[in-house]
Amino acid sequence: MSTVGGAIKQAVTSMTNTAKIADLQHYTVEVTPSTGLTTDHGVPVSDTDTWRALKFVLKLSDGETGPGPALLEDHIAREKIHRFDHERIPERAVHARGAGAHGYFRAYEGSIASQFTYASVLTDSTRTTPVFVRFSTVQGARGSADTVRDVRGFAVKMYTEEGNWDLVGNNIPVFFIQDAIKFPDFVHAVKPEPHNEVPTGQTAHNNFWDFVGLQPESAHMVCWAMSDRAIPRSYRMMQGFGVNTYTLLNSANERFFVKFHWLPELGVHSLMWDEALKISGQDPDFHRKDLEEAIENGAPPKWTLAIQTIAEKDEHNFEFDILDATKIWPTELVPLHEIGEMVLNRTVDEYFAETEQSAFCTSHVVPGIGFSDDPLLQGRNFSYFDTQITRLGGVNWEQLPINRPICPVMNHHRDGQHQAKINKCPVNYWPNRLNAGAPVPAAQGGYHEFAQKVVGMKQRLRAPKFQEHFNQAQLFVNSLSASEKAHMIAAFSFELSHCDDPVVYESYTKILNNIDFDLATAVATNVGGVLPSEAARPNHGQTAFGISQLDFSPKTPTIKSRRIAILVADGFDATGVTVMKTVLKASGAVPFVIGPRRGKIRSSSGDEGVFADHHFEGQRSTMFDALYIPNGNAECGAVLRANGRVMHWIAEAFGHCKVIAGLGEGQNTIQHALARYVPELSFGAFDSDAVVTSYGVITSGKYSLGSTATDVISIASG
Ligand code: HDD
Repeated sequence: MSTVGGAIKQAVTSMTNTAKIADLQHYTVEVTPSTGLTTDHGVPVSDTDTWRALKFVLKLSDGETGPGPALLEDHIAREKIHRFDHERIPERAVHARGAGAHGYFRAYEGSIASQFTYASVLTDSTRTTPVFVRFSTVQGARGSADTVRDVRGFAVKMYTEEGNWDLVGNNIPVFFIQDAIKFPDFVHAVKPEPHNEVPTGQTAHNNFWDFVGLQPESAHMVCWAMSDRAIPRSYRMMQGFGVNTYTLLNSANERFFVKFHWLPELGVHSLMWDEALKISGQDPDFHRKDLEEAIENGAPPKWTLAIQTIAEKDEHNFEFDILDATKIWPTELVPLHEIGEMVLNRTVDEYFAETEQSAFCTSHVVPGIGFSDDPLLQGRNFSYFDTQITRLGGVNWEQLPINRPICPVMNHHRDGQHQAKINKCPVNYWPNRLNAGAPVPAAQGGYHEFAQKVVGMKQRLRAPKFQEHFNQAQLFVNSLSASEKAHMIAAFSFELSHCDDPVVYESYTKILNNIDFDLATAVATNVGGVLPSEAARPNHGQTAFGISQLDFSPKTPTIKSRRIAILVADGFDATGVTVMKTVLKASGAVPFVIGPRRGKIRSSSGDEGVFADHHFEGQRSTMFDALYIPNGNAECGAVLRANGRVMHWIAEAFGHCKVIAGLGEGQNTIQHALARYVPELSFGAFDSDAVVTSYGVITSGKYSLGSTATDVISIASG
């Protein structure tokens, strides 16, 4: 992916010097051509290419010589190999594949947040809180593809003045299980099967569907995971959810239950399944590169932080349990309040040191934010801390540069592997005669736990409302648009077709009939499941706002950061391309010229033409959001129409509901490619305000698209 210009990058970089970036500079080594090579202990190295060997001449034949035996004494060679041997660390048990970026969070001035919490990070609009965010897939290994069908992780670390706050969420608001004790079973079932380590980056296998079929509490989440949400167009176009129920504490010592939401400025958009499959092979790093490209091209992604809150006294006023992570709080019942904004505006300098070594813990909260008795959250609070010890090699992982807070850290925890701090103090315990490292009273900012009244029996028991699993799964299906439902049927059918054990796919089609009769019938028909004769339970007919991703179009339609392919051949119209590129760049889009070869392509007027960024075989339509074919002379049109890859490009873009625009010969080429699909293709006017697509006219930032589109793009031209 490309960078528009060094100038933009510099400007962006100068805006990104948060307190955390300044802190990271202490650990950043600028490697320049004049930096000489040294060993780990700092001794200059004169030869890094040849292992020291016994120097003697071997007479092979006719005076040929060869090297002597290598010597173990070569400490420089040994050090180099030894360091290499230990480069890998265990990947994350889940969410192994990810991409990270730096940025900041700012609370909105005068937001409602201070009614619910005294957490300054959420209420003080004069603060800029540095953040590091890591997005991820869940199932696949570290080297798996980005665009697989999967839940996406959305982990946010806020380096606040009161310590780090980690909001470790997903792009889906609910979870597969209610109780953390089921997490190992769930992960074993979803991960590659134990006997053959298959499949990678997929849930399309017997064990996953076997487990969720026997664990009906997962039904709601499975619906989300089989929806378009699980194939996002970009990390930048996903919602984020804290998922679990946390609590907020205000300065009057009143406690509120809270759910956190991140709302993307660009709206929520997905790939189509066919695109996702193809991109997995064509560019497995698609999302990682997309994040980097947007930030470096001056289109930093933004999210609004919104909260839903419920007062303590209202905890039991809902038909679902508000501590059950398999349930949403419909916004019709609990409104969303927007309280701040997060911007990601800086890529990492080194992937391993920052993204890979970043470690998030749900138990990292700051004063004013706390936990609830959500049984999933309670287990998570143990697990994240624990897992880092294996992954990052000891208890001092919070001292790693990416993890350390920007505020002072002082306590009497000592030693352990990789201790990097030197505590200059003769006492390491409390109380001590020096009053060193004294606890901070709550009134002076010490973390304050809410005094929660609890009466009950200690038991292994699921609360009564935790027993109901299908109401919200039904709510989810009812709330989707027709095209989203069609995609969901296709997703279930794809996945269950990959299960070859009839017990598995028959059981799951029975589960589906508890959710929706039509869904169950369609999927059972496709996969040879159990065809229902009637719905297993009546449909309550309810819908909710915010489930269909079509509810999250961008507030201001924008083409910013969208990738536009311009297909040309020798003899193209240079003015048409220059104007379109200028218009697109001015709107923040990223145009790419694609031609028969990378390099100079001659224009019809014989001027110096244009430089093609890629050749037709080098990229595919799937990697772009829209397509433009400019005018050109007859030779140009003939070359494009005779090229099978170009014809496929247009037809494929059309099939994926992409915006397609053309002028003159370009329209002829589009018509030629689409003749068998749309015999009567008509083009509207094309002027400075409007770009004509195969589906309609896009004017001044408005768009219209085909009925199956899930991914929309607006072209604001002129
Ligand atoms: Fe988890 C990683 C999100 C339930 C145990 N989880 C991890 C990451 C995300 C989530 C985004 C990646 C963090 C990163 O980028 O480093 N997990 C969730 C959500 C859950 C959830 C939204 C449900 C609300 N997780 C969950 C449970 C457990 C875990 C119930 C265990 C009881 N999760 C882990 C873990 C990981 C992890 C094994 C692997 C790497 C890590 O923690 O740091 O401990």
